[in-house]
Amino acid sequence: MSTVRNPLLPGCYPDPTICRVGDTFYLVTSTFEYLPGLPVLRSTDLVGWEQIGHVVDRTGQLDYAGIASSGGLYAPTLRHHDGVFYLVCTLVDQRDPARGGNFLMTATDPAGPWSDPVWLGVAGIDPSIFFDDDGRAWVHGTRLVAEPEWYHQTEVWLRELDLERLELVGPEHVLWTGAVRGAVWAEGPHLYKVDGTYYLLAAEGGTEIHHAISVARAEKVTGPYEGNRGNPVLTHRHLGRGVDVVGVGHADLTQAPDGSWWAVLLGMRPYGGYHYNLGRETFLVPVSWEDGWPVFAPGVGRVPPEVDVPFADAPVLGAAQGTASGVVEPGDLRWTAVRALPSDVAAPRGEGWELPLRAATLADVDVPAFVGLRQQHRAVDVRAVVAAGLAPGEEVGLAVRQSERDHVRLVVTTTDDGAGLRAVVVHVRGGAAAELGEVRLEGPSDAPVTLGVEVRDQDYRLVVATGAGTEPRTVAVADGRTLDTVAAGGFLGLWIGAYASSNGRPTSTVAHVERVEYLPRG
Ligand code: 6LW
Repeated sequence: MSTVRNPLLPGCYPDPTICRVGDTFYLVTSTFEYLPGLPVLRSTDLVGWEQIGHVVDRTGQLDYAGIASSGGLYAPTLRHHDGVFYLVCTLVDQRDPARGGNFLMTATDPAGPWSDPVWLGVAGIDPSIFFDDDGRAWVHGTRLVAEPEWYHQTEVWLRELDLERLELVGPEHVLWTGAVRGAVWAEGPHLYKVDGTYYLLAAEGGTEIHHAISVARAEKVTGPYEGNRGNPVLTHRHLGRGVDVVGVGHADLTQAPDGSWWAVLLGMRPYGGYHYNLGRETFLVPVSWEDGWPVFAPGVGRVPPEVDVPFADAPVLGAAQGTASGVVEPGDLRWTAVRALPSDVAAPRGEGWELPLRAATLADVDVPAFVGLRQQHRAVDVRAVVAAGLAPGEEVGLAVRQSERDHVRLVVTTTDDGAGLRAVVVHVRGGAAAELGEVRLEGPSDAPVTLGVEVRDQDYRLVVATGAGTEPRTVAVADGRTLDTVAAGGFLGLWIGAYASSNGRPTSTVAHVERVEYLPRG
């Protein structure tokens, strides 16, 4: 037996979907405007997880141009049928809803390559796919009700998928509007068949404090669906804001080879007040069946901090799976960029990156020169050694990113007289920039500078050091409570990464990010 310490995947890994093929589980989560998109993780025991690739990893596979932060790739669903992996998902452009939409991709190897998208031509979000044992396939998803009885009332629709043509066919069925009248966003639907009965799992209440998991069942896939009278079957909404995990919802089920059932779902861990800077994370919960209904976390009724996995034989507690530690080399699958692939904005160089400056800034809905990692720990030091022959107005450094409108950057830039360098911290909050601190740097203007973000809960201390063995100096301490989605809106946790910009000017400057270290503390 082994024990998983929740969360299974710390940091921004929301809307998890899971499927099993033989002895192997595969898991995919949402990535919004970050690329590569939709990480694929693999496990043989639900305890140890290894990332094997991404679903969206080619330039041109999807068009992210103009997609603002917290748009992009929403909740995916991963399934396997007859030797083929199927992934359905939505590309959301909040500023132009006519663009993007629901699509399907296929692969024979979940590590990739995945196909180009097949657009399904249906509105809404959170598509899912169900393969019945009679060989038929059904796509379902969530959309707003045309004539709602309450605010943000949604419905789960269902249509058959022609597996030869990969087209939706036949009549549409509306299956459910959720368990609770008045609850917003019955979403993230997934259909299963267990012992001859169809089960529809859905989240509802919105992906914040009121999130919940509900279930309905039917004798036919098209319904009618009868809600469980005990709905919601899992929520933390009644526990208030002062608990370890809030916002539990958006679950997907899997059955292990030994017959046991499990759910992966999202939740948030607030700290330093009601703020969850790590975003919506993936948790594991055991499931049993009673009277023909699933019971989540039987005997406990909430997401347990630790989960025993009887069939696993990993010798140690499976803590903090999939986290980076130490120097994160360019080949690491955890590197992501914004609206473009890391290889579109940077080139590997030794342990680090060559990062050509771009005119775009982090505040633009554009492709900035930014390569970053999820913040996966409450306490972490992220350090980078950077060097560049900067022209006036140009900058290179580290950024803590929530969105275009909310981020903090610690950058090296030239002094006003152009003769020297200074390190400056700029906080962009709700779209308005303010300088939090400045330190003048000695030495030649192209000498390597060590920059650091030292995160201790909600304190983001931004430090700089020049020359070997010199003590880092604090440039400013930013308040993390301004950066999470409670403060800034959206769906994301924080990213920390290397950033360079010419701030709108034409440039040929190339910054060297000699290495980036991600060092969890305590
Ligand atoms: C996703 C929806 C949700 O599409 O948040 O928690 C949205 N659930 O199901 C973005 O992740």
